[in-house]
Amino acid sequence: MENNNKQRCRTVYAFAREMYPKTVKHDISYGTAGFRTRATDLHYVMYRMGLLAVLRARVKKAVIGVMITASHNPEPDNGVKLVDPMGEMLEQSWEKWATKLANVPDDKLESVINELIKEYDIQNMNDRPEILVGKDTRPSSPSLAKAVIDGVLAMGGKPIDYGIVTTPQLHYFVVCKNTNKAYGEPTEEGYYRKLTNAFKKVRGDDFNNGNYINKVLYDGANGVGAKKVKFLKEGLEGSLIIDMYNDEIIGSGKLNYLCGADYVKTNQTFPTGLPQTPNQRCCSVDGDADRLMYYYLDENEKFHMMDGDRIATLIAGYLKEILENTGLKLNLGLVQTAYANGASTDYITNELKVPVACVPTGVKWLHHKALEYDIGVYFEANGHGTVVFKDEAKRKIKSAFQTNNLTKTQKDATLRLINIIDIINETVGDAISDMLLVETILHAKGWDIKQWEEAYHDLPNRLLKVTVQDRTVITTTDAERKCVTPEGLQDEIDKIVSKYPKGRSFVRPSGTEDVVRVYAEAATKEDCDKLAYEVGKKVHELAGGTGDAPSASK
Ligand code: G16
Repeated sequence: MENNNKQRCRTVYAFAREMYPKTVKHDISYGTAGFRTRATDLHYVMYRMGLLAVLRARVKKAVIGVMITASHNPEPDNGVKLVDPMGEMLEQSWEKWATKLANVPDDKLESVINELIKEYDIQNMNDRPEILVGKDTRPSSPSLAKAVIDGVLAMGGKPIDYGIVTTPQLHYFVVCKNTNKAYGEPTEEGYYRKLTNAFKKVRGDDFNNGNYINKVLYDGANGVGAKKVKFLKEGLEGSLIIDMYNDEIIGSGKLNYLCGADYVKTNQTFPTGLPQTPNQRCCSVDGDADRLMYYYLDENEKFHMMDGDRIATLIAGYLKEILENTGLKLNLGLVQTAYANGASTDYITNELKVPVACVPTGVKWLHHKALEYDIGVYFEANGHGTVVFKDEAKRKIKSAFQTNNLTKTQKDATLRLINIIDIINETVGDAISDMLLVETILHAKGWDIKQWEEAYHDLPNRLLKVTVQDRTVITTTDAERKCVTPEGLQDEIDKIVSKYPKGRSFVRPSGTEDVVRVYAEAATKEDCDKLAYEVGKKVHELAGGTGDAPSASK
């Protein structure tokens, strides 16, 4: 055993030195969604993440996923995130190993790997755990995927290359494999079949209903979300008409450019490439299709956005209604982050009367919190989210359907719920499955997009990015709603906020871009903009800003 380990390690280090030497001096850290930086700086990181994935799989005795994507970032960036056995983001205690492994010099790689092997007492270095590898459409992704695969092979794992897939598809495959297909077939066909079959069952033969018309304009962000919807459309068999735009895929340089969910949300504007038909329901996904944003232009060309908060409230409200009809006693909760619009939180608490929790940014936090409820809905305002059901809750729903003592209303609602569970990709936020769920709910209610919007009125809000020398000087607490350092910054923010009716603002370092993010909301658009710029300037002043301070004139 000892000899085998030594031999394996020699291959690992020889490969590291010769093929994937560490080329970057500065440290990087495993952030909100893994490592993300310029693609040219990532080959050695990818190789090392291939090594780490195998060690993680040996410890967990399960299949692990590695996704190569920089999601909403510009096309020249890339990134990597590891997917844990039940589709969760990599466990936090392993993020520090990922960071350590990525930053250690080549000649110390051996000692870090030995340290990890010792800490987790990994005895058998001869088994060949499967590592599922997926990538987005970035031109840099194939060579980075090769580096991951080389790392997996060097460490003795068995790479399974899924090629170009969405991030949520890869999460889905990992869960299918680790549940011996109980969650579904670990193939793309299996994924489309599960989603579209459930969608068609719920929709029935009447594709339209009331004010709902079964057509949506879809912005594929010139990425994998465009490529994959083509297959989905076949499975939908006309039950939903998806008119696709922004589907130039590999190497066009247009990934996320003036389009995609992040562009729409951040700029609160209509993307390029879509026809501007008044009151037409439109949606955008991001570069790896895990975020979704709905929107429309009204008769006066005014832009209206239905972001993650609206999607969450639509879903939570509908699930609450169905649950009441089933007569089942299951608790339903909703999880948001500090970015959630204050009006949405009021609506959820006071109108829907669904308990709501606030956690820090990052799906890993939301997902875990949502698992505390029988049915947990979680969404970030940026459109990233899903619904999770406890296994026990799913068992209850299924066994209720088998009993003979349900009324017709209860039986219909229970069947509907069973099918809705299959439309949802519970493993992680999935723009494609979320779109099918939104369309299902709007169809059931007979609503057009304006009726959906009527539920509550968003407070005007604004996102800004501030560049600073070192964004880690900003630390936060209270689910990122309060800033701890630099000293004095929070007091200044409090003073500024107090000038604006319904004002709220917070700042936090991004985990995916080298910037500090500023969020602001207030009673009027004018106040909201002023608030955002005042806070942005303070960050620039007190947190080592570089370049020009934020200003409304730019
Ligand atoms: C990732 C995370 C999200 C997070 C977003 C922005 O999204 O998965 O949970 O909200 O980054 O994070 P930050 O503000 O820290 O940059 P994606 O879609 O880019 O993978």
